[in-house]
Amino acid sequence: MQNPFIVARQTDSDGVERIDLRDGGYLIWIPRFLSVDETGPLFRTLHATLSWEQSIIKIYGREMPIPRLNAWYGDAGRDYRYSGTRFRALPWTPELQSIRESVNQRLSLSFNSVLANLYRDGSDAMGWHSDNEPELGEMPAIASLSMGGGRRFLLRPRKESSAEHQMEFQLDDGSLLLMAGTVQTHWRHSVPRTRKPAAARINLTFRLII
Ligand SMILES: O=C(O)CCC(=O)C(=O)O
Repeated sequence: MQNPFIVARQTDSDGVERIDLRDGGYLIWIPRFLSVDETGPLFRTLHATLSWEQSIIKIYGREMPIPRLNAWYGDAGRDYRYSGTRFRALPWTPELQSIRESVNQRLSLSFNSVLANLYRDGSDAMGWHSDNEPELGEMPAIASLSMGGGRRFLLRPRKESSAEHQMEFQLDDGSLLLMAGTVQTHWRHSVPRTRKPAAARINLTFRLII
């Protein structure tokens, strides 16, 4: 049965899909934005050279390590704060800068920062959340590029948590997913843990800090 929150769904001849949502959000799904020839070397360089950190976040007043490593890069001064942690923007590395240019060009957007996430194995994960911090402004566009081991990515409306309303993407190596319009207002997303063998994965979520 079609998800009642989806109002239109179109796939072009390159396999790029646009999904329009009932409440003013939309998604652009590009399953093969980068080829395996591109992601292999990029993955190895990013894995070896980014300043991966184990961040601690505060949830209901308790401090805990988040189950993945991350690193924040961006234009000077584009710092980011979430769940009580402040990330200072590190200067773009040549690889991140080049990926940013390709993503900006492909989506006709002007991202100025990126949160890099490293999921070391299937026990690293991301809980349900929206990317709705004030520095992202209203209706932020977020572009999520995945490299390495594929993982499930779930989206569900804030007000409806039944399976019928959930959307799922398999974020495989080289895929790019844009969430835009009101997606961050009305939807949450997550990358659940898995017990299946999961190779390390790097995810880059490009953002515009205003
Ligand atoms: O790893 C992913 O695909 C999602 C990352 C994410 O949700 C985030 O960084 O806010």
